[in-house]
Amino acid sequence: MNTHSSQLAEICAGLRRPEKMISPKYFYDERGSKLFDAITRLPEYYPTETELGIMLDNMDEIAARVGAQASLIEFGSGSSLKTRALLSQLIRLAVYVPVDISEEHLLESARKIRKEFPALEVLPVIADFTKPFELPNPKTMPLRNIVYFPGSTIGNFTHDTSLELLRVMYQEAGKDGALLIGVDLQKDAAIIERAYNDSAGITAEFNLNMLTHLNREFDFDFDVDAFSHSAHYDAAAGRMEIRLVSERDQQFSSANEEFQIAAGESILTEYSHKYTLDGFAEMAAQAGFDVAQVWVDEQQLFSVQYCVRRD
Ligand code: SAH
Ligand code: AVI
Repeated sequence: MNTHSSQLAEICAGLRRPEKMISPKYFYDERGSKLFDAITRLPEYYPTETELGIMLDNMDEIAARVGAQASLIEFGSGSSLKTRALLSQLIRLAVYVPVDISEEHLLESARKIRKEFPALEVLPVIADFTKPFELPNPKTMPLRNIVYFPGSTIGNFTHDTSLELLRVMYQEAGKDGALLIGVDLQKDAAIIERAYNDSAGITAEFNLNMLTHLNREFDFDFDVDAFSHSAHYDAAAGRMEIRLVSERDQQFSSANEEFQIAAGESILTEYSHKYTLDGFAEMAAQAGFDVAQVWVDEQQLFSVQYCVRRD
């Protein structure tokens, strides 16, 4: 089965569930990646600015942890915004491997990084990182692998999938490797909810763009105007829950399958989990990582964590 038909099968399986769902990876076509970049610049969306601040405030310690001649493998690199700050401080980085599903956006970001860092080998990998993928061979032999996973994208996965992903990262890091990860923290629900319900409506556009993406790439016929954005924080579960709510009874279809959705019924498009420091350390431990160092901002909104393999 090719990727396109297996992706369609995956999407239809999600739409057949008692609560309809579509994986958040389908947010990211070219427009979705641009809308995400616009989200990172919103005054309400604290994670990007806070994480970048933590990186800049602690760059000497972070660079020392990464060490010389490492290979930096970034999962879900997007525009590699925070990575630029890191790349400029690392000592003789062997290679930078940004991995992302959003093809045009990844290649454009890699082109910009090559221009800014002409001496650095940049080897982009277009892949769904939840499935097995091959890492390229760099010209310079790295002394160790650092898996970089910023942005708290780990929060977009369920507990079980996060664990699977951390285990893949454990393998990719290799024996002396490490994981440098951005992890959003639990806090006042109002701050979190505001970040996903911005006054400019960009997050709503980002959410609805998933349907436009599915219409174009997978021949769905969603009436995008008949859905609306919904984002609520479930404090007990420690997560944002983002949905598209149907404004009327309607049907939609792709290929030879038809789906019904009632007025008020929703499609779950994303979880965004927020962690406690202990909660994340426990999950990392289950995947074989020890959290060796944690950097947080003054208000403890967000954390950057350096995790080492326990072996
Ligand atoms: N790391 C950046 C971007 C985060 S947005 C930052 O911190 O700002 C999440 C990124 O992960 C997007 O670029 C998206 O295309 C990518 N992504 C999401 N799910 C993915 C998957 N399953 N495989 C590969 N890339 C994925
Ligand atoms: C990529 N990811 C960590 C973002 C988040 O905050 O969960 C995606 C996002 N969804 C809505 N706004 C931003």
